[in-house]
Amino acid sequence: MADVRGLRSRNYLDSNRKSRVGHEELSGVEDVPISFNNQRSPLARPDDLKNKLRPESMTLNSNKFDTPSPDEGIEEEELLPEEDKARPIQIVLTNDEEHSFELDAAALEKILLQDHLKDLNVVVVSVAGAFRKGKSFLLDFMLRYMHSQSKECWMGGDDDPLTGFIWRGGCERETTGIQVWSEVFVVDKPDGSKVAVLLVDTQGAFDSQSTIKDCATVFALSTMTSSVQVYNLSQNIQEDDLQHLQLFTEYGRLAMEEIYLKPFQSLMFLIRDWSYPYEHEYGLEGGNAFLERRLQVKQNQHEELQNVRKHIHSCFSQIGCFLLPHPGLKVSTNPKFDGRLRDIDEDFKKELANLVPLLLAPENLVEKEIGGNKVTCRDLLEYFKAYIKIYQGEELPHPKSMLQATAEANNLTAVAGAKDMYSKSMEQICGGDKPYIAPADLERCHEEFREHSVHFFRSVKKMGGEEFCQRYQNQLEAELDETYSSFTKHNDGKNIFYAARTPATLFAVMFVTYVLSGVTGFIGLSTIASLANLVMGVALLSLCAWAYVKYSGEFRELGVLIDEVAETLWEQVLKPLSEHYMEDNVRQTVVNSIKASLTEQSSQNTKLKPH
Ligand SMILES: Nc1nc2c(ncn2[C@@H]2O[C@H](COP(=O)(O)OP(=O)(O)OP(=O)(O)O)[C@@H](O)[C@H]2O)c(=O)[nH]1
Ligand SMILES: [Mg+2]
Repeated sequence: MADVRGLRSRNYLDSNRKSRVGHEELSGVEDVPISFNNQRSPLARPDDLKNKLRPESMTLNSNKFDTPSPDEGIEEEELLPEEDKARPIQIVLTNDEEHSFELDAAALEKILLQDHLKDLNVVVVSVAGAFRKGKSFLLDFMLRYMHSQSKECWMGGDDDPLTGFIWRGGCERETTGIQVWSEVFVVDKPDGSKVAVLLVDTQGAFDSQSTIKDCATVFALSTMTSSVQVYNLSQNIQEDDLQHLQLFTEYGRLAMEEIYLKPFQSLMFLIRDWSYPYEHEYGLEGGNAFLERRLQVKQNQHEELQNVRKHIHSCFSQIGCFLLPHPGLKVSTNPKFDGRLRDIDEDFKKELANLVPLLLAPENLVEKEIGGNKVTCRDLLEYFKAYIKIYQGEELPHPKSMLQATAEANNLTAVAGAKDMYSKSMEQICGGDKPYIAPADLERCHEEFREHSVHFFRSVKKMGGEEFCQRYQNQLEAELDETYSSFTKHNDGKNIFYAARTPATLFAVMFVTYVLSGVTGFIGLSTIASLANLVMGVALLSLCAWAYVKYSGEFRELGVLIDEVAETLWEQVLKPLSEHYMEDNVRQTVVNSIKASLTEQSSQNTKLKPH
């Protein structure tokens, strides 16, 4: 393993040596003012491909593009301080334990806010997809293209190791978070405008350390911020590739504040190791024909398949597909392979020579747009900051694995069914049109229906296992108890005495204060009498207001307040008094009846006694 890792293309500076010479002032930026005869054409139009790729169709500004000798480049590179050397910069950092993301805003600012860049429209080309599928490797060829001064031999020498974004063999993931190349390339487009080209490498999806949410976040962020998203796939387009694309883009769409008709720009399906050239030939034309078949929405297709396809079409303004052959066994299996062209199959190189200019030739560059407006480097920084904040927050739903999402859906449906069953049974007993039922009877019914409902929940077939289902059963039981308490309240409301509690209390208050004011007024305690009158007035007003609220249904908060005050009075004063009084009365009655019976017994005894 150690020597495999040792083969990492650490010396990513090599490829920059040539490019440096063209600079006049700022390091970290390269000016590539190439003008093409052709007009800019959309990404996915195969007709334009042949023209684009013909080297003679390019008119090079030879003054600016003299290829420097390697020695010149090396000298210049060696003079640069370490931090100024072009390299991949981690702009989105991942936290593997907390599964969270953080933006290195300072690093991104340093790249995007350079004076000569910040106001240029930006072109962002990003490569995303499953891990270990050659994304960084491909990006390094893109770097070579951007660095190259003469487009005809941009791929470099046969024995040059491939450097730039870090790539390597082996089965463990390499790239994490989101990385950008520190050099932003300034390119002259055929219409004379200058654009800034940013290359973005992303963490591979579905590695063993990332959750679906992590994968979705990286994919969504890179799709939202790029103008061309290369969806890197291996061998074929499988249905699950489309489903994941749907999930990830939906996660991206959710985070965008405004809903645009087509939220994202260009999507390029890139199928690596394409093995069926006899059905669809390598390249864009074959790829588009293949993609058209795969993304076709047919009448007799299952709704699920149709939805995935419709969703993908609705998300991107341009969609294309490129079929790339296998690069040869040395590339995929030789641990000593360092990216040199000599070890790569001819077919692969030939198609790569078509693919990279298709994405990066000046006339093909797609400027980043959001909501129809072109985005500058400065804007892009702000978008990055805003989007990452949304993914750091809690307001977005969490994308889940297929099993977990299905298990949750199963359980929630079963909970809803069981609850519905309980509610319907309770409605039969104490629904709106049913008369008041004794609380004890209601409780008995509740116990019975609750048991049936839980039994129903358990009998429904659900995914997720026992422990998972138990969580939902607990949730169901809690919800049933809550529903029961609202049924109880509703039932209590039907009790005429319960409903009359507030007016009865207010009447009692009025009666007591009336008597009090009469007595105290009679004996000359006029202050107390006035106070009692005042309370009586307030009680009377409250009673009128309460009656109005009950009749009209308006000012319900006032009604609730009066009910609460009356309830407190009832509970704290009247009820204890009445209970006390009743108790006394009952006690008295019992004592009297016992006394009476005793007297009766003794008189009978006296009568029966023989004289
Ligand atoms: N089969 C095959 N292997 C490739 C291809 N391109 C590159 N590779 C090899 O794939 C391996 C992984 O390359 P990387 O560029 O590091 O892959 P990655 O997708 O960036 O991987 P992560 O950063 O871990 O997500 C290397 O050994 C490459 O030589 C390709 O088209 N087909
Ligand atoms: Mg990588």
